[in-house]
Amino acid sequence: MIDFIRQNVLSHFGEKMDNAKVSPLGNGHINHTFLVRWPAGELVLQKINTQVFTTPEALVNNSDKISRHLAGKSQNKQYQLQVVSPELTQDGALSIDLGEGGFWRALNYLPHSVSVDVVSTESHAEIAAQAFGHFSGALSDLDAELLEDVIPNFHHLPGRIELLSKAVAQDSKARLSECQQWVDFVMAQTELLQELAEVEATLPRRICHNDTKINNMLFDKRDMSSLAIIDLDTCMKGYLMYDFGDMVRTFCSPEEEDSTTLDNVRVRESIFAAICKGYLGELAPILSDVERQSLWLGARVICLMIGVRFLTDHLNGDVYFHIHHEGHNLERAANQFTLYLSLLSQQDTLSAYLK
Ligand code: GN1
Ligand code: MG
Repeated sequence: MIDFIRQNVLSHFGEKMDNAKVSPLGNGHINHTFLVRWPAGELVLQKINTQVFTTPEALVNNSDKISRHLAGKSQNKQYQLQVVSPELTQDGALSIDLGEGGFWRALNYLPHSVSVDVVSTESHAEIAAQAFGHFSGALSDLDAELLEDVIPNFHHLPGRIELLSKAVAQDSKARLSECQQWVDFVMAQTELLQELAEVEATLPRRICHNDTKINNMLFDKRDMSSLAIIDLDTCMKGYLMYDFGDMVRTFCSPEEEDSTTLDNVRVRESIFAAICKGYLGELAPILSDVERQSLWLGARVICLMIGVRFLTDHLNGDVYFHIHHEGHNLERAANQFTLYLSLLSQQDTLSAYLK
């Protein structure tokens, strides 16, 4: 793909790109991301996965609106983090549509940044949770109706379970027998669905990040303070409980989301407590009572839901999430279900931090 980029994409950013170096960046599961460096500068280039983001223009327009809002706040010091903004093409466009050659867009690169995939200290968890809270707080006065739903029903557990049922019925890759136990496990979680239906009906929809993984918060590598919130692809209306939930999911385990060392996959209480401290410290003034009470539910739903999504993709033959080897999505699913079980087993202790 790097040759393709050199030949067809870089020229849209001007002649300065003639001697640019292009290298893969990050480890997202959906888009392809590259760092482009030339003697006088650098930028982040992305090929948007248009099977997942079927209206990529909506994605770039949403992130442009968010960047502008945050940049405005940052000028009068109401937003303290750095802002990821679009790098326009020579013609002033937000994106380049090359048809079969893909849909591309560029963003500014943030120097001194570093991401982590596993949280090692309570302090990092608190800093990152505070940053995500600060981000949501800064967007709380942007009209949510201005953003398009880039993926409708993105965080919708009943819909995700329905897709799992379809995949089970088709069993197109004859993989069901090896994961039947996990399918049965998911189908038994009816109480959670009941609780979700009751709570959801009472919650306000706000602009959410919707992918608050630990590696979507960049640290400043000079002092490990928070630098920026990145990956605005799925920013749209939603429930804040899921932003909280994705932090719990990705900060609390001492193992990565695809680790097969399941004995060690668990929710670390001290990290959970640090998330609550950092997130509520920023957002408490904005959260309504029902939203605050929903956070524990959001954590459980998000862990189960991503497990369901990985399992579904395994059954469908790995058509959604990029994989690195056969069985990768099933490994991810088993890991996330294990984490979900760890959450349930600590219900009383953990939920007390949210009171
Ligand atoms: C995907 O590609 P990435 O890493 O930003 C997925 C998220 C999942 C995540 C699991 C659009 O995010 O919903 O939580 O993988 N994004 C989309 O790691 O489906
Ligand atoms: Mg993402």
